Amino acid sequence: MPTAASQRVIGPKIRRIAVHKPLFIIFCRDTLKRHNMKATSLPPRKSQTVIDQDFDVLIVGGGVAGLYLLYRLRGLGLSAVAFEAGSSVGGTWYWNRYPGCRCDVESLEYSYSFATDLQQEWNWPERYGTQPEILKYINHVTERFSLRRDIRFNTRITSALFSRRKVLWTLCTDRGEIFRAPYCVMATGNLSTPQTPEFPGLDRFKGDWFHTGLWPHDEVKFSGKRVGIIGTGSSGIQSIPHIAQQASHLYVFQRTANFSLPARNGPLDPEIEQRHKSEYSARRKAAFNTPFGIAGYPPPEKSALDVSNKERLQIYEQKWAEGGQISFLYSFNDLLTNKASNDTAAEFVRQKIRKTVKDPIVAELLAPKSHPIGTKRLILDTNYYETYNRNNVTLVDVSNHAIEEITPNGIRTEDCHFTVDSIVFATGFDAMTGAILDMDIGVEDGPSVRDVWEHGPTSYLGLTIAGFPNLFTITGPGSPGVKSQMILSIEQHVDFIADCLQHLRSRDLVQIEATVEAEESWVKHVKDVADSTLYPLANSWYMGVNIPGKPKVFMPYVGGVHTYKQKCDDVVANGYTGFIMSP
Ligand code: N01
Repeated sequence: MPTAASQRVIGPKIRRIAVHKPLFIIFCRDTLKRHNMKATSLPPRKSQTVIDQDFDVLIVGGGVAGLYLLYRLRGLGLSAVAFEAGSSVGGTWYWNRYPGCRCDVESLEYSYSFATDLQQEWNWPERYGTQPEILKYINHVTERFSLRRDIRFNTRITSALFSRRKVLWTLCTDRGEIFRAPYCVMATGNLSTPQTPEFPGLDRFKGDWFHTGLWPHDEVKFSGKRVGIIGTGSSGIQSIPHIAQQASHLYVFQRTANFSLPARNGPLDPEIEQRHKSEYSARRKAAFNTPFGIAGYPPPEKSALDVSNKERLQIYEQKWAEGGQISFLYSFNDLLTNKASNDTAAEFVRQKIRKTVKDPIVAELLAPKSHPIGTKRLILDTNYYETYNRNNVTLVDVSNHAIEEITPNGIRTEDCHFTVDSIVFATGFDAMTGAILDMDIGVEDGPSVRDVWEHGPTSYLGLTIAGFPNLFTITGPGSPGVKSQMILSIEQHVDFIADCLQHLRSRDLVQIEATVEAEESWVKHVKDVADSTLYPLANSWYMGVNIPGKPKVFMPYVGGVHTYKQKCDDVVANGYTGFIMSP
C-alpha cells in the first residue's frame, strides 16, 4: 500500500471524493456501457475492491519507461503506483526470452542516462547486450533505486475512465481492484501485444508451441526435435541460428524475406568502453541532435547516386564489415528517401546473401525484393544466412503457398505437410497501439480511445490524445520512439511528463489536455514526413498491416529525434503550446 508520503495530492484544487463501493462499480460499468466499451473486461462485481487511497499518478507498465517515471515522480514528491502484468520488471526484456534474443542497439548506447554513477559502474560484456544481460541491468536499476515497492505485479489494467468533474482517472485491474489518481501514464511499450495468427487446428496440435514474445521462463529444449518456426522478422532471424543448432530438423516458414546485416558482435573492448564512458555525458547530449538518437555517426553528405560504382561499393563493404544498421543506413544521405539510391544498397545486401547461401534457389528466396532496405526494421544477425547451409535446415516459402492449418502433428501449407514436434511463432506484435487498445480507456460522457482511434492512432506529439485530459503515452504513435534509441526517447518523454506535472503544480493547475487543432496539425505533419520517405512502401508493422483489420496508417514519427526534441522543447518554452491547462 502507498506510504503516507505517497498520499500527498498534487494541487490544492484536487478534492478527494469518497465513493461508496457498490455505487462506484455501477457508475464504472454504466459509463463503459454508454461508450460501447467491453463490459466483459470489467472484473466480476463481487471481487471488485476500491483501493481507498489516492495517488497522484497511475502508471501502466513496469518496463524501462514505467521504472524511470516512478523514479522521476518520487523525486518530485508525487505519489505513484505502477501496474505490471508480468511477475517482475523489464517489460519487453521480461517477456522476450527466446534463444538468441539480444538488442540491436549497442550496449553502450542502450541504457539509462539519468544517473551518472550507474552508467559509469555498469559493465556490458558484449557489443550488443543479450536479453538476460539487459534484464539483469533493469533489475539492478530497480533495486538500486528501490522502485519495486511501488509496483503491483501480476496485475493487468482492464479499463481506465476519466471524470472531468472530479479530475480523476479511475483504473480497474483484472484482480478486481480500482485505483484513482488525477493523472494516468501509459508506459505500455510498443511491442507488448504478441500476435499469433489464427491458424485453424492449433488447439489440436499435440506438440509444444511458443511465441517468441511470450517465451517460458524455464529452458525450452529442442534437442532431437523437429521444429517449425513461422516468421522471419527480428525475432525469427535471431532465434533461427540457435534453434538450428539444437533441433534434429528446423523448418523455417518464410512469407516475406527481410534484410539482415551482420551484427559483428563480440566481447566489448575495455578500451572502447573506457573511452565511451569518459565521454558519456557529451555523447548523450549529442545523441539528441541526431536522427536516430545515437551519437558517433557523422551525417553522410553524399547521395548514393553521386559517387562512382567503385566508391559506392567500397563504402558498403566497409559498413558491412563494421556491422550495425545505423552505420549502414548512413552510407549515403538518401537511402531512405530515394528509391534509386536505396536500390543500390538493397542489391549490395542481396549479393551478399547470394554469396553466403550455397543453394542458389534458397539464396534467391532469402534475398528480399518486396520492400526498400531499411523501411522495415533493419535486422542484425549472427550467422543467419549461414544457417541455411546446414543439412538440418529447410526454408519453406509460404509467400505463394500459405500455411493453411496446424494439424495434430505438424504444419500444412497449401501444397505440403511438414511433421514437427514443436512450433515457434515468431509472428510479431500488434505494435504501438495494441496494448492501449486492449484496455477500455474513456472519458465520462465522451468517446473511448477505441472510438477515436478507429481509423488509426491520433496524438499530439505521441504524448497525449486530444479529448483525454491528464493522460500521457510514453513513446506513443506519432513520436520517434521505435525509430530511435528507445531508452533515450523514453527518458525524453518521461522528463517531459514529469516537468509538465511540476509546471502544473507550481501554478495550481490540475488539468492538461491537447487541443484538437494541435493534434490535427501534428498528425498531418507525421504523415507528411512519412510520405516524403520510402517507409510507406513496406508492408511493415510501422504501417499496422501485419494485423488483420488494423487501419493502414504509418505510426512512428520519422522526422528524426533531433527535430522532434526541438519541437517538444519549443512547446515547453512557449508555455505548452497546443495544450489547454486549467485549475
Ligand atoms: O516481428 P515482425 P518480430 N504466415 O513483425 C511473419 C523488435 N525486435 O517479433 O513479413 C506466415 O518483424 C511475418 O511475415 P510478413 C524490432 O523492432 C527487436 O520479429 O508479414 N508468416 C514476419 O516475417 C522488430 O521489428 C529485436 O509477410 C507470418 C514475422 O512473422 C519488432 O520487434 C529483436 C504470418 C513477424 O515479424 C518485431 O519483430 C526482436 C503468417 N500468418 C524484435 N504472420 C532486437 O532488438 C506473421 N508472419 C534485435
